[in-house]
Amino acid sequence: MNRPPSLQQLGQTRSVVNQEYALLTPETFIRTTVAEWKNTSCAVHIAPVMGLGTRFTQFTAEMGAGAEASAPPTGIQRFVFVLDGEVELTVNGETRRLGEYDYAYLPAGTAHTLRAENGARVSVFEKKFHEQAAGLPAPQVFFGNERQVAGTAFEGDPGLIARKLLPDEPQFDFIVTTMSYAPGATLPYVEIHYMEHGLLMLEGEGIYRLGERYFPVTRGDVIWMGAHCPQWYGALGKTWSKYLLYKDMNRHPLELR
Ligand code: UGY
Ligand code: MN
Repeated sequence: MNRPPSLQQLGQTRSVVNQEYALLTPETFIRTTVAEWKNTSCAVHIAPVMGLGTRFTQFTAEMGAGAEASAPPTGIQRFVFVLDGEVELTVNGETRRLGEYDYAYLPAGTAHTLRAENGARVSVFEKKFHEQAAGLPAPQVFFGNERQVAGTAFEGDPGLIARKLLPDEPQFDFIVTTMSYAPGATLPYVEIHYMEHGLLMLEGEGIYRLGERYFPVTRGDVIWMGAHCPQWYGALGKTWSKYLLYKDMNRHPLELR
């Protein structure tokens, strides 16, 4: 039987890109190769080439069996978060296995390798490190598992749990958190701030307000929010929803590059 074409086949998508924000949905992801990532398909979601003032990159690395990655080019710090599969990270002469929701922060200039014996999917954030504030030590390698990070009730709401995946220390010029919402929970107000965000929906579904519009979002969607983009989220569905969130932090607004 002839099926009617899908909306996607008819040129429709939930993806939107404009000056203030981007919503990027999985059917629009285009994979490419990146020199440091052998046997890996990289879907680069957010990068300075967008020409919108973005100062970081966010991509999903789909590592094939036996894939191996080396450190990014000079001066770039990396944060990796394992979505599925297992990765062996070798750094400072030590090898660690990173499984689902394990993550690692690798400061700029840290030689390391990431190996996926049986394949893995990894969410990666990278940012140049040229914003070391006077008198602060350089950030160090850091590991953790999202599920073991103690959460705090955001603005006192037990239905909205924030987990800081990196130490809350000013030598870091970005942070990565997860925000978990009970069904029906919302951000308590529309946020507007000078820091930009990269976001990956990890679990569940909801409505994201970006600028003046409201978008249904679900697991696998990626969002970029530029500086001062009005933002708000309300959780839908019957299960908790959770997103992984990058934010530049701790630096003077006139010093940002
Ligand atoms: O802290 C934050 O900036 C965070 N609440 N933003 C967000 O979830 N869009
Ligand atoms: Mn925010």
